[in-house]
Amino acid sequence: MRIKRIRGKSMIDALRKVKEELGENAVIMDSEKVLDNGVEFYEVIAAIDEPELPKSPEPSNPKENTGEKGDFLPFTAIDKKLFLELQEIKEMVKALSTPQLRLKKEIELLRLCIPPFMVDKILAEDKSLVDFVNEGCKRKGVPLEERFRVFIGEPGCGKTTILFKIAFKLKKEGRGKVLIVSVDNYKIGGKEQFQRMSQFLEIPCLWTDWDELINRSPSLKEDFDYVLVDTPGLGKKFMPEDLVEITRMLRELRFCLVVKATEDFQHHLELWQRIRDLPISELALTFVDKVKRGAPLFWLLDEDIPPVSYFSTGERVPEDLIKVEPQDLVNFMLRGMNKI
Ligand SMILES: Nc1nc2c(ncn2[C@@H]2O[C@H](COP(=O)(O)OP(=O)(O)OP(=O)(O)O)[C@@H](O)[C@H]2O)c(=O)[nH]1
Ligand SMILES: [Mg+2]
Repeated sequence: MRIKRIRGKSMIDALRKVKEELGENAVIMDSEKVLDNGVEFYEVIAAIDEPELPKSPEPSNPKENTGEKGDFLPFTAIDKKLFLELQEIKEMVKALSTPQLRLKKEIELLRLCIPPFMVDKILAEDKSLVDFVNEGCKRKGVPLEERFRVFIGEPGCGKTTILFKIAFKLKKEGRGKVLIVSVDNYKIGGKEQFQRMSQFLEIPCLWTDWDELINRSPSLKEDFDYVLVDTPGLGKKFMPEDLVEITRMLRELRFCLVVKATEDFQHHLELWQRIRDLPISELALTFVDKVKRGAPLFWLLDEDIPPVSYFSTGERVPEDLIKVEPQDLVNFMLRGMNKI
């Protein structure tokens, strides 16, 4: 075991030097910031397990060693004591370096801005980041194209825009008759905008309220293959609690939670806690065009969160839409991480 104290201008610089001097297998035993003559350094104590020396003869049997040329000299009592102490130190260093290695990996993952609760999962699974993402996306899979879908989400997250894009895609692919419905009666000028867009895309639309939608839902389901419902943004006027009531009346509907990819994950998780008992079968991710790094979006891989169905990649309707396959999600998660 060789132990060295190595300094660098930054932690990364120090770790690079450790790699150069002691090689890939070096383990970090300790690290700290030090001040030397007014200059700040990062100091790392690293160790490397060097190849074992040829085995010495049994210390308890000194008589067998004749002292002739080529023979080993007998182990003295001090040698034996030193040998045992070294063994002990080696074990201690090993035990100490395991948490150090874990800490180093944890810091690296946190620096990538992966949410801390997902960092814990990556460390617990003890996998490379790429394997973790690949397996997570594969496990999540892709959701079904639900027939009666209600788009919910926070104000301005892109619900109306993505709903039109998906409706147009279904129509263009000849998946059957598509109807777009809006129950967003709060928005000034919303009705005109909704109707104009429906005319432009040549998709029938219905401007209504929840009561009428609930009453007409049996006939709508008979007349149309896909019904996509737009809602006001979740907030003070339209609360998650209202959705519980609607679900009770319309048991077959499924929710598509529209999520703005540029928002902080804490924000999404807080909302998720309030709506997690609703039948939310999918997540549609918007503003994907604005995302530079996928790491903060790792929360999407949590097993609690529904799979992602669509990416909205810009403002253009109907063009900026991607139907998500597991590989699209992998590429998105690893976006901006090509250096790892
Ligand atoms: N860059 C970008 N802009 C988007 C995207 N999706 C929507 N937008 C823009 O974001 C703004 C809000 O989009 P809307 O679809 O009206 O959002 P909303 O959730 O329906 O809003 P409310 O009904 O007010 O709650 C519009 O200007 C859209 O053009 C996207 O994926 N990328
Ligand atoms: Mg809207």
